Amino acid sequence: MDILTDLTWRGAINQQTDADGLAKWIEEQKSISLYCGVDATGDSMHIGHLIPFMIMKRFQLAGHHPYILIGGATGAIGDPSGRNSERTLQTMEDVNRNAASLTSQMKKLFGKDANVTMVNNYDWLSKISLLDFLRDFGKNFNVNTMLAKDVVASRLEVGISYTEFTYQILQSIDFLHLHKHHHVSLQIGGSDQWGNITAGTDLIRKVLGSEEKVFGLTIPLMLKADGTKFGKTAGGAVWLDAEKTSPFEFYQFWLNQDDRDVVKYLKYFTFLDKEEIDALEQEVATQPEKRVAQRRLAEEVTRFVHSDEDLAEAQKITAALFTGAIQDLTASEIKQAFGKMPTVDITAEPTNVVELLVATKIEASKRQAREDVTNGAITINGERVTDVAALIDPSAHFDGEFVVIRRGKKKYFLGKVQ
Ligand code: 383
Repeated sequence: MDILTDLTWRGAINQQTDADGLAKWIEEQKSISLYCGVDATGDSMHIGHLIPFMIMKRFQLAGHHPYILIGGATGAIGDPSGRNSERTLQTMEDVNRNAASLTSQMKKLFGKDANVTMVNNYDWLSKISLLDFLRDFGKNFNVNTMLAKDVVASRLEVGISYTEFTYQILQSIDFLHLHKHHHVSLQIGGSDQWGNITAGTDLIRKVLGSEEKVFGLTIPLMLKADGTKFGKTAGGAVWLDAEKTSPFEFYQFWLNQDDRDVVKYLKYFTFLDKEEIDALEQEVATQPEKRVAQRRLAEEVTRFVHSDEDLAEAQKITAALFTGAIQDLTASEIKQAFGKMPTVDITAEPTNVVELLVATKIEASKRQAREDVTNGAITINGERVTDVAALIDPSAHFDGEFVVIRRGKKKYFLGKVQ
């Protein structure tokens, strides 16, 4: 399947500036250069970013050359797209730090294979003088056209600063720069980027001539069957950075997807081909309770974003939580599994179970604690404790760092030794 047919089958194309033209151009050229940008407004990407960058990767695997643009200059300005209020400016120090983190994250996703180039728009945008900006670029932009872009039009009521209004010109200069110096002929992005992308193709045609081969393609907004926002959990966004979202939480996120969404996600977030995805779709239809598709999705995405080792660890933790046999987990696995659960401080000394439950406020009174222990409602480090005289020794497991306390079937607490 050629790349555009594959993307169409995956449901990954929203708008195109010239669908027939791009198909013809790719066929003629065999290999094209394309780009997608991310602004240095945060220090990690989240799974919303993964969609366009996995499409870049699909182009790369099909023999094309991706340019990954880190917005070290545009990140200092702030894209008004998709926002209904003015952004607060970041310090240049923050922007630079974010740009460095994003670059290493991108290298992890793309670096193993050759045939990819990382660029930072600070390298050219910071060199344009104010007079050159106005004479060489500003003159090609019609304020009426700029005001008509959805992003700007929707902000006119609340107001938009001159700084953010100018953003589309900066992104257009990038496209022109990459086209002139690196023969980049296609820019892709989420549907929020349509205005900026078409501003770029317009600029290139004005500067270099109307016959210039440049194209834009956007990806549809990800929608969930239950109408809630994609990529958000109770704990916030699902980050690619393992420090913000552990590989275990990441794995769990994909494992818990709805049957109605899982096939769509397999198409968007994995490199499995049509045959494999069709077979998984059959599984969802015939034996949904087995969750074969969800497991495969979780495996593929965790391996791509993290590693084989992180995946194995996430699977190990998942299995241990399922059976309750958590003693075999390491201290770092315990942290991944229970880090987001309520934590309580405990002392290093062996403590009576009833006293421990009261001191940590897991139980409101000694009487309640004794009752729960006797009834078998308390599990410590995966083992049920029914003796009210039992001593809990934190040094027994998990490098003496943690004690995992469970009350009832599901309520977990992570005791951290102080
Ligand atoms: C900057 C300079 C360019 C080309 C693109 C940019 C960044 C762009 C932007 N992108 C978003 C971001 O940075 O704001 N103006 O977070 C997101 N992208 C991609 C995709 C998406 C967009 O990085 O829809 C989601 O991930 O386009 O919101 O020359």
